[in-house]
Amino acid sequence: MHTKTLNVKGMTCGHCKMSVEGALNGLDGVSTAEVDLNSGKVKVEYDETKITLESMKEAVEDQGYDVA
Ligand code: 9UX
Repeated sequence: MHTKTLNVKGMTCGHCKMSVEGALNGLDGVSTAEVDLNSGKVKVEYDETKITLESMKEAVEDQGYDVA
């Protein structure tokens, strides 16, 4: 299991947090995703044999946020 932190722009309210966490947690290979609204950081714990960082970035972007 790997842990990485994504820097996401534009998350400001609790619904943003839910959308991003929901999108990531729904992906096969992601075990946990946690958004910190104050810092804009998203901590993801994932199985690198099942999912790439790029796929996770895309899932966040599909929700309408920019990933640095
Ligand atoms: Mo809240 Mo987030 O009204 O894009 S859902 S700011």
